[in-house]
Amino acid sequence: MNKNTKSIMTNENLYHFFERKFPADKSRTAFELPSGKTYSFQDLQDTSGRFANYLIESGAKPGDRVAVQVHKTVEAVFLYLACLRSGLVYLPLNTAYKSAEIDYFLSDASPAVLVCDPSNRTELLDIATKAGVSNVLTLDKEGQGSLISNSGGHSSEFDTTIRTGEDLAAILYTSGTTGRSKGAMLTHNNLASNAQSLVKAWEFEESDVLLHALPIFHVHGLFVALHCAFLSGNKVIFLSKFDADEVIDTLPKATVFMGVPTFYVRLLASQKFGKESCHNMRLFTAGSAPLLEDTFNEFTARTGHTILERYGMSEAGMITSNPYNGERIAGSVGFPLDNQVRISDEQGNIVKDGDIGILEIKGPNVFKGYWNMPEKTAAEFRPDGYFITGDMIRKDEKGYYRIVGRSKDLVISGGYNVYPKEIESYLDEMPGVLESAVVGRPHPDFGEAVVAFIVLDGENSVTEQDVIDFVKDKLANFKVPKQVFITKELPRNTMGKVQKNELRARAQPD
Ligand code: MCA
Ligand code: AMP
Repeated sequence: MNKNTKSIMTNENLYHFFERKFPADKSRTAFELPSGKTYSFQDLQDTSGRFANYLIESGAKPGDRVAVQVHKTVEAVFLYLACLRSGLVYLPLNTAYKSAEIDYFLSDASPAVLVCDPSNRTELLDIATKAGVSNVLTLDKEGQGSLISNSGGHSSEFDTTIRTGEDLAAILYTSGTTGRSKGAMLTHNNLASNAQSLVKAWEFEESDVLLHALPIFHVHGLFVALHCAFLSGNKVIFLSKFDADEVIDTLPKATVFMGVPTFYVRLLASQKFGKESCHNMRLFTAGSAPLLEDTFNEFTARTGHTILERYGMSEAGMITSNPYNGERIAGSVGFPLDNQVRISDEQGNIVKDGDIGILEIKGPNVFKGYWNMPEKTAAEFRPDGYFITGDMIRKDEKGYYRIVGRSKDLVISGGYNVYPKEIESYLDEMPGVLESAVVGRPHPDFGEAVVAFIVLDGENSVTEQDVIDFVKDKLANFKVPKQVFITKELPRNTMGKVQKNELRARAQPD
């Protein structure tokens, strides 16, 4: 057996898996922009190969992390693919994160490379240097920057690095209940197995055209959407962000669309959205946050299509899905995909059928653990290997899974997760603030919105706006409270624990 044959047989690199599913004719379009500009599968292969050669030749080694905080461009997707190909571990960061948040991620993950927008380079350089990052590169909104110029002269031929399925492909930071973000370590096999399940469950075909409007720094836009397209050799119409008008105008060219519930709320708010825009569509999926029954029903009435709601998390990709063929039920997240699930109480005892409990999962999609946090990892797995999701679930009489709440103190706003503890710890540091409590309240556009209750330290003149400005300076915009209530004291139970339910009731919009 020659060396090449051996590597083809043993390589479990996710890129290698994708490559085998790309269309035979590489001149076919992989990405199309609203401007009409296209990128073929050959472009994808060449540019990711060039980036991979450059990254490795400039000193990064397989297993090193590459932190990326850039706008959504096709070049950023090629960078992701280059990391996979070269065995580097991709670490995407929300573009809304501020320096203090980036500081934490870089010092925790100690990446070898940081790729950022040129406008942030100066601000991030010190932080990166302190964290030991040896190469700070730029990539802008137009897909230009030092990543492109530095890699320019490198070969586009690159032999995809051999990886086992257990090697890391990506680290995704997910906020933690303690306020400290945790880096979920995802392997090549985690991502490959989940992508395969979705392609099968949602019946992707090479002829599909995916309209992509999600950000590409989270599971939904990066893994769920793009992996389905790569594994099916689809064309992706790539929008730089969600804009309802642009989506409505482009939908007639697409067959599949994926969104967070806010996307659907915004589409329905437009008078021009209706059956005509959807005549080519075969599938709309929703997830990342609960889809309201009203939105589900109104969508069907307006378009004749039934949204397929699915459920997942950074640590496991997609866990359950409503059926592609079969009844999709409003308020339910369907049935387990290719993972084992069980519903247990806090102590880990399996609850009776129909009772509410915490969902526990086990399977090839479940992550390897939290980066640098062996104790936290151990605490979130049962001794028999089941991961405790923290989501409260009930299996209904028809066998559909329904999310009824969360055992974790979490707010999901427009599909972004916000852990109150993180905001509270910033607010508690604010001069003039004695203590704070953050809760979510219903929001017509974002599903839930963050609001804060503040107790002032003595006779202080801190205003609501001061509090908002203070947070805005330090944290990503989606974490900034939409409203601040200055209150005399926080309600507590006899154990001294803040009663968030009472605050949620007080925070209800009029
Ligand atoms: C923007 N703002 C927000 C949010 N987004 N506030 C709360 N929640 C948000 N999600 C702020 C802006 O900074 C601005 O504040 C004000 O709200 C209005 O901004 P707007 O222009 O309306 O926002 P936008 O730029 O249109 O963004 C809204 C959005 C975006 C398109 C819904 O948030 C989005 O793309 N969300 C998708 C998130 C996602 O992909 N989640 C998947 C996670 P100001 O006026 O003060 O500046 S993956 C996951 O959860 C799991 C694994 C899963 O199951 O998929
Ligand atoms: P993340 O931290 O981004 O991985 O978010 C994962 C969390 O989003 C899950 O643990 C759920 O609480 C929530 N989530 C994802 N999909 C849904 C859905 N369809 N309905 C309700 N919650 C969801």
